Amino acid sequence: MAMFQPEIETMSRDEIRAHQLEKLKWQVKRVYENVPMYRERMNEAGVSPDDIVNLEDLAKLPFTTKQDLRDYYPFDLLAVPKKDIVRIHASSGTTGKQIVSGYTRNDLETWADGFARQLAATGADSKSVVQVSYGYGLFTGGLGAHQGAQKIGAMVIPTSSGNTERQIRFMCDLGTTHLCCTPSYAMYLGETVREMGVKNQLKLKAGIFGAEPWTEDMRAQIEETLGITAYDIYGLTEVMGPGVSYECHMQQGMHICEDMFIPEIIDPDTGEVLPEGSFGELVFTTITKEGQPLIRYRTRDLCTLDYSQCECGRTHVRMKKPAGRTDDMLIIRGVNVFPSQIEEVLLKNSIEVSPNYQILVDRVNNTDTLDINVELSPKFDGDVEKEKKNLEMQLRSTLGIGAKVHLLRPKSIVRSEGKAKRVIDNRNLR
Ligand code: DLL
Repeated sequence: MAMFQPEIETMSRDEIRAHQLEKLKWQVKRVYENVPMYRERMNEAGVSPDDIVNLEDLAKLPFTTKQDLRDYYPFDLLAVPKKDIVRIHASSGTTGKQIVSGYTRNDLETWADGFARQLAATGADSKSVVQVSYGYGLFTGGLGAHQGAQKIGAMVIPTSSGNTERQIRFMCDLGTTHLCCTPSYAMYLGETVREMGVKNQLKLKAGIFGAEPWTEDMRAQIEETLGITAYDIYGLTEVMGPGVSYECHMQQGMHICEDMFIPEIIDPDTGEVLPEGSFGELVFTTITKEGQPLIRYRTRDLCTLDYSQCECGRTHVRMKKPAGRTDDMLIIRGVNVFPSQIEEVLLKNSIEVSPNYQILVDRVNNTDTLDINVELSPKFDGDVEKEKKNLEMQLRSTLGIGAKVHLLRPKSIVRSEGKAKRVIDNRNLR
């Protein structure tokens, strides 16, 4: 299988560790010298750049959080003069104050390498036609995919998201081989391809989907409706953008670009580093980023790391699909509920219901309520009342609490062109 930077993607563990230690020392020294927040925090913790002697010393350094990015907004975490920043992106977060991420010219090159590695892993090369249907703009999806596709010399079609029928006409007319968008938009595109009856005109081979959680059942549906192999890509604005980690054709977790980032898994409650293979919060230290480096950044994404050898030949550690975020967990009547658990139940019943759903949480008479709106599949011809009872029973046994299911007509829930908004929690409004 092709790789974009085989000499980096297949480094031995010893080589990776040696590279990481060298870059970590470099990075800690420069943030200590150039970023007041890091200097103060390290002084408080009683650690100096000289205390970083081996990789395990990373655990001596204080964490960085999203709140820090808000507090030091917009430029107080830069480790370079502002004139060296050539691009700004912002996270799509809807709550709280904005956060931004500043990139130097080298940072953009490094980022393009990350996405290019993903493209090469899907078999893309200079003959490929890459349609970028992630949103362009402050969101990192559009430009991130764009730069990566340019780096491998592919033909890029920068459609951005939206205008779904035109997207599909372009795919047919221009012979798109690789599609980049969110998995929820890929589902919508697949649904529209079916309605337009043009699947046999598509030249698509692979899709690169990320920016939101998606399940294996969703993958199967996308692969079927678009006739492609669907790859999972992960990233976050603060750390870089898409391409922090990416899937190979084994589809067994996403290889983290370990030459750029050191990942750790910590206990989200105590901050303690957990032993290899544990499930916990993913933390990144950016060891090559120049503009706005992050030391031990808490992503709030929950997953495990797998250091075993991947059959694809890549040696970089794989992260399992994030199973949710510490902050998207809902506490409903005292029980922890992850939206992904609900989605899994719905997708297991994909003959009866479609994967279009919304989770509504509210508080009535001091009691939390959980309602789930889900569309019936166009093919459904059974007893609606019976199906509703059936889903409610499955949800109760998965979640440990009851939920009310509302079965709606096909196409009655609005489709997503970017990140899907699945959860509406109205409890804080009252
Ligand atoms: O979503 C960057 C991106 C763009 C990734 C395009 C992949 C493709 P943010 O908007 O800052 O950046 O959101 C980052 O999205 O912390 C995860 O919670 C979630 N996320 C990103 N990729 C995945 C994925 C972009 N493959 C936040 N699976 C992250 C599950 C993901 N969640």
